[in-house]
Amino acid sequence: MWEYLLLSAISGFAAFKLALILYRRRTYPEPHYDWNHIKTDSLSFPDGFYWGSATAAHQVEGNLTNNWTVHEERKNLEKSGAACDHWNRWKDDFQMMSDLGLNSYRFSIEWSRLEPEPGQWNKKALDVYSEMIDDLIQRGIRPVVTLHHFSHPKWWEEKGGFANQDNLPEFLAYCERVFDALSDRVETWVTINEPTVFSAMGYTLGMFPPGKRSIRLTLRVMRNVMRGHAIVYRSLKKKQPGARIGVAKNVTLFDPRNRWSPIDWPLSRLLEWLWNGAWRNGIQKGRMLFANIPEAKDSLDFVGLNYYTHFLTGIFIPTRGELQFPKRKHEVATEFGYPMYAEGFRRAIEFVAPLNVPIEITENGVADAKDSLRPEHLMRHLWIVSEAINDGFDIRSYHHWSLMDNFEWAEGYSMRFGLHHVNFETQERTIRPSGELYRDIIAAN
Ligand code: GCO
Repeated sequence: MWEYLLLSAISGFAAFKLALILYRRRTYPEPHYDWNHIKTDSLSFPDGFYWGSATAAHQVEGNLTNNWTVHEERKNLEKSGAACDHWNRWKDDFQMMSDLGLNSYRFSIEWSRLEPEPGQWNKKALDVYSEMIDDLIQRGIRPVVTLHHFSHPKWWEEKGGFANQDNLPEFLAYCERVFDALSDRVETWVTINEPTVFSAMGYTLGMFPPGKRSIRLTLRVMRNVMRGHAIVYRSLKKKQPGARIGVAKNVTLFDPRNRWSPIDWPLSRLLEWLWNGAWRNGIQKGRMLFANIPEAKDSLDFVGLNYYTHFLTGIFIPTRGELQFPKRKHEVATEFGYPMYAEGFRRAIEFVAPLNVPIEITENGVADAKDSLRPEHLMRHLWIVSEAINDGFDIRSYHHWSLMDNFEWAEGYSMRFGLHHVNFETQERTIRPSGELYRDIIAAN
């Protein structure tokens, strides 16, 4: 008798799930616009909107020693080396931002500079960041400070980094120290950049440090990164209730490569849930990937959104080496390989909106050495933001990735994301036409 009950319960549940999938498939389609008929230059932005650019310490500062430099050696990747020598040239780089008319700048603090050995703090380095902040404020540029953007000290990596929950107090101590020094002038903070990218690239695909390939470890790291964010959030808010603290979440959309395939569809849903849904669940419910993380519930004052593309999911997803990016026939492939899909930006905004906090666009941009696609890319994405604001979404800022070409992680210097071209031999910066376009848009809005 009970076998029948069990069997009908299971098939009932399966039928329910299937109906849900079919329903969602109707209500969550993959829109594509006819861009020839959209006037992307009719933009409108509210007063007080923040126009910005974004960088990260390891990608621009130069001459670091951290988990990334170890990985560059070990995997024989292109070395970050002097990067943009931004540590010495930051004043000139800030002037470039003033010339663009920016009023917001997202950048990250390099933990390995501040605490090169456990418990040994480099006060001078912290002073430099402090000077940077004074300089930004003088220019009328709001500093948005990221505490962890993929890089951390070697010694912390050797202890397991985010893979070991026992290491989180050290991360917290570092964050508190930075906060104590800068929060009298910095209001807006990003705890961790792209938690899922960090976890998947480092622990599933092995392309980021520590170069591991284990699903179990990945899930553990995802949970610990959420815990790390949450304890930092709680502690900093206690110190200063008025601080605005968030995460920069990369929302990549996973669409079925073949919409009618019984495999591609559920697979894309599964990946989307792992990549995006599980994280949002953690913030909304304090529960993530079968673990209770109650301190994570409602631990955001704003959500940072990094948007680049959608990933067309099929059964053959390479999990080793270079990622291959399929695209729809009419889509343009960017230099990175993935398609330009500005329509997805709207979907990403809709995805984070239920968190019910203001949205800051913390990254959006494209690798394009010749600057042949970037102007169009910029116009389409800004149009999406402008439309979304007009439709009532509470979007406060747009930070273009990036101010200048820089070290693009596993891709090294081959991918150029800059509004400014950088000659890495002479360190000369030159504005690209898209930089001028961005400057003009900012002036007009
Ligand atoms: C990331 C980072 C940036 C990248 C940018 C371009 O997404 O990996 O936040 O550091 O450089 O997104 O790929």
